[in-house]
Amino acid sequence: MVSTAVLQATQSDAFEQISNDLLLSSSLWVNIALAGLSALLFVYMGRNVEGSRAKFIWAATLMIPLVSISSYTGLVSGLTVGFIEMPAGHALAGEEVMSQWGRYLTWALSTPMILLALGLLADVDRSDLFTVIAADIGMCITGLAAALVTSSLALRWGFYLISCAFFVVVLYAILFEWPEDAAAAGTDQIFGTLRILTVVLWLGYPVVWAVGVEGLALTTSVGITSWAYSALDVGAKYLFAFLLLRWVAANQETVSASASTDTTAGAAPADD
Ligand code: RET
Repeated sequence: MVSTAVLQATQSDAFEQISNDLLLSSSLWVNIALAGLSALLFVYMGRNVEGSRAKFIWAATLMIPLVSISSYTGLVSGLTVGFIEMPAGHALAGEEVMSQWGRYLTWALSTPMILLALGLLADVDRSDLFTVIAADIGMCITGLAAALVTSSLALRWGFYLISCAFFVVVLYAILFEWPEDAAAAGTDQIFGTLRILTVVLWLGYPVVWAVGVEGLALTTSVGITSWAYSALDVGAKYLFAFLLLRWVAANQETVSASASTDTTAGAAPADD
């Protein structure tokens, strides 16, 4: 009973604090609105998509804004934010800082969808896809740990570095391995565009963590830190998904032509 009361008090405190901070609440509401519009648009854009691989890409792409709506609603309600007392040595040591830990948690659902869509587009093999998605989930969960550790500053950065190591695996695959697969699948042009967009924007996230309230606290504003993540999200999720889906809808023959990841493809080639 006691712990429930504490949880509720913290949640409504957070809700109130967010509602009273225009900078912070706008960074969340803008994304809820854009994610909602994107989801509707993507359903419409995918209405004529045929073929197992194209539909698979479409389903993964549609999940991106759907996870985003859930994520941002969790943040705006105060459910997935908490007050973290920063350890000794941190710029805000001893202060209770609002942590949007729900972001890191829900990235563990949204980023695999982005990589799944990208991997299916490049027609990479399943073991590659699994490895990269597993590393990506590792990156998000250790990023969550980095944000939540309150006992030691060194261990916060320790988790940050572990997360970066997982991130290197993801970057390596996108930059050096998947382009070859995409060329073989005939999707290299759009893959090249999405690769640049993804690599550039994804690199922004660890930078925001490092300079934001949870890291070096070069800015002590939760609103500014939140806006930085929200702005990156607009490009890395909605713009990414829009460009991908527009291309898939217009190039369905190319997508159906190579079918190594097609769920119906077994050891024998398909006879159609
Ligand atoms: C953290 C901090 C620890 C080190 C690293 C990070 C990387 C995060 C990334 C997030 C990408 C998120 C996206 C979300 C879309 O929904 C966790 C910030 C390396 C790359 C694209």
